Formats: sequence, C-alpha cells, structure tokens
Amino acid sequence: MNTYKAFALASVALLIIVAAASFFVYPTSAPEQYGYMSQGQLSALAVPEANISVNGTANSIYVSGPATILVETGPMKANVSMYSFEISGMINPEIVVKQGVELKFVVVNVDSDASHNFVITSASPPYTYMSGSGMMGGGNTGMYGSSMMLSPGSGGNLNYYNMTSTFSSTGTLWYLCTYPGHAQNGMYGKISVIP
Ligand SMILES: [Cu+2]
Repeated sequence: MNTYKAFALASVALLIIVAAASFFVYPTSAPEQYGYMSQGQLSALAVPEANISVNGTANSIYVSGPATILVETGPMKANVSMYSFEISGMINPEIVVKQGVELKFVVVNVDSDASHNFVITSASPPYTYMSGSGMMGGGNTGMYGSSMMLSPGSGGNLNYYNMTSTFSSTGTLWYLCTYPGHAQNGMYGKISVIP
C-alpha cells in the first residue's frame, strides 16, 4: 500500500467515525424545541409555577417574572369547546404580564383529532375564517412568537413546541390558533403587558 492509498483510507475511516459520532450525539445535544411527550410527562409539567398568580374569577393569570406557561390546545373536556386553549386550568384566560418579562410557552396539542398552534399577534378580534392563516410556521417567525402547527397526537404521544417571548413594550396583544376557522370560533385570548 502506498502512502496516498493509506491516507485516502484513513480519511474515509475518519469521515465514517465523525458521521457516526454526530449521528449519535446530535439528537441529545440539540435543543428540544419540539417533539412528542407522553401524558405522564404532560402531567408532570402541569404544576403551579413560580411568578404566576391565577385569578379564576377574572379568568386571568398574572405573571410577575420569568415563568414557564403550559398551553394545552384543544382540551378534550366535557362542555369545553375544542376551539380553546387551556392555561393554568382556565379556558382562554387573559395573560397579564409585566413589561420586559421573558416567558417560555410549552405548547402541547392535547386534541385527539385536530391540529392547532399558538401564535401571538397584535391583530385584535373579531377574526375571520382565514385570520392569521399566513402565520402557520414555527421557529418564532412572528414578531412575538408562534408555534408550529401541531398535529393531533397518536399512540399516547402528544406534539409539543417550546417557544420564548419577551414582552418589551406595554400594550395589548392576542394569542390565537391560526388553523382556518379556529380563531373565528373563539380560539383566542388576550395578553396585557403592563408597566
Ligand atoms: Cu386550533
């Protein structure tokens, strides 16, 4: 074997090792922005959070500092419309947040037969059939953040998407589902950013 051949073989071997290593390392080192979670993992998330106070009478939550908010889309509950978000046990609550606070939203589609997403916008209701339908993508494409469209779960696996939003100026925003017809049928809520 001449030197060139040995070098070529060594290069190929190195390439294979690097490719194999990255195949095994990549899934665990990548940020888990979206994926599947089990019902058990979802239940473990549904705990009272620091910096969040719940006001059932006003159907609102107040967030005073950095917090994680669990958003369940399309809750499968009696007398609850599928066109709903469930947050802290409430349906489409107003989220009151202090200016400058960074919120992490864990959006989980708990609906067994419909797709939903969670998009934050300055566009106010009423919404039409196609309201927001241009904002389908994930990757925090909107100014304030948007989840990807989450398919209904299957086999006990629920689709989730993690997104982070910082509310740097005071005012009124809205969250809604941009699947055609959903916001029109009430799948939205208010976000008030206060000083
Ligand atoms: Cu929806």
